[in-house]
Amino acid sequence: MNRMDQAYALLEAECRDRGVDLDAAARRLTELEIETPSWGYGDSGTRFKVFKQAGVPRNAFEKIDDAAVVHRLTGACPSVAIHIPWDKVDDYRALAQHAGDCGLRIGAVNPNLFQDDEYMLGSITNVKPEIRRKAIQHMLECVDIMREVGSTVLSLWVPDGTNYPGQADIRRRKRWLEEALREVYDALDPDMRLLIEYKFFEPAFYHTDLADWGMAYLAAEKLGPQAQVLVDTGHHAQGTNVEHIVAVLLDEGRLGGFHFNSRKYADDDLIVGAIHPYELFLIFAEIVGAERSGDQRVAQTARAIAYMIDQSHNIEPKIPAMIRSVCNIQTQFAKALLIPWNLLRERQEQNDVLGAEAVLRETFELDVRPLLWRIREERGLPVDPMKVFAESGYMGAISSRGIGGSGWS
Ligand code: PSV
Ligand code: MN
Ligand code: MN
Repeated sequence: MNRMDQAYALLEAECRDRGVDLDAAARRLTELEIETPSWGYGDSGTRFKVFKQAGVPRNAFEKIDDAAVVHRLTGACPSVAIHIPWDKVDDYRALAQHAGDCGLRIGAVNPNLFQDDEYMLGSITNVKPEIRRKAIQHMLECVDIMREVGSTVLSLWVPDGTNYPGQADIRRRKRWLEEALREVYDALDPDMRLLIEYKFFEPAFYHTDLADWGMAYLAAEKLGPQAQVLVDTGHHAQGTNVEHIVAVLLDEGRLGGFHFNSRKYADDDLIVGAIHPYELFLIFAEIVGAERSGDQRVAQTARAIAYMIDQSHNIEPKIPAMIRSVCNIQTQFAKALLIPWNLLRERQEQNDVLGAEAVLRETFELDVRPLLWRIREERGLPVDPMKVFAESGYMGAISSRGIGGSGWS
């Protein structure tokens, strides 16, 4: 037996002891799809500096080329989110065709309500009606783009807010926000979803119009069933129990998707799983628990979650950063799939606080690498995608693109 087989046999024995079906976990893990963001392949940075890297894509087509490499090596990333106008092209059908030729599809379309000068004091909640109109028109244009590229998700982050008390009327802004979202919602086709993201601060520092999950939930609830909440893991204050938010939204049928990344302090957009892997595991624990729920609405909501990465790779090479992100997500999802639910329920029923906590923690401590190796091997994928990428020569090949590619603008 080689080392890999030995490790797998050990994991298999642990699962058997705990009454966990490892084959079922492998099947579910194989199905996991993670969308990567076009902007994660471009140059990005902080307000201090954007460091330019060699070989960064020069346009949306080249971002798709890079995303295709991530999918080829991981087998888990068949779609790419686009951001308009960062990924503006003359012919969106051609972009979708290019994605198809690369074995991908276009995923969520992200409007941009934060880069035009007119949006300094707000976009859809600006006191000036003509600016609100411009912002709404942009979102409607994004719905048209969705039709052209075959996307079913409009992923909306609204940066609007104020910096000082008294700067604006918060309630009037709430009404304008609702009006704008209503117009966009009504323009959606029946198979489209509007995912509403929230963030507690930045760029606004006093109040943000969509500051937390409750406000996003309220907006979605008023709009209708095609509107759901998008949880960006970076958009929470220190110590927020994100898995609790996930559980509540799942139970209400309103969890639409994730933007995965890691935060240490604020909206750091670091590699998912790099800072708080246990939090990520606990989020997946809620999701896997919901997928198994006897409540059909809860189970269906969990199965329809759009898993997306939203990261800015400022100092690290972008493609390997994305591959690592995908592997980190797979790792924590794999662990959540190995939770012995019957044992956990039993201990909860007995009010066995330490026993129940141990069930989750011990599952988190399992070495799931053999499971990941197995599903990769079975699909003819590299067992170690990071290593294969490093040896592929792709970074050298794309260096001919030069420096100063397309990124934050
Ligand atoms: C800004 O905070 C942000 O990171 C949001 O999370 C959006 O989803 C993303 O930019 C893309 O617009
Ligand atoms: Mn986000
Ligand atoms: Mn963010």
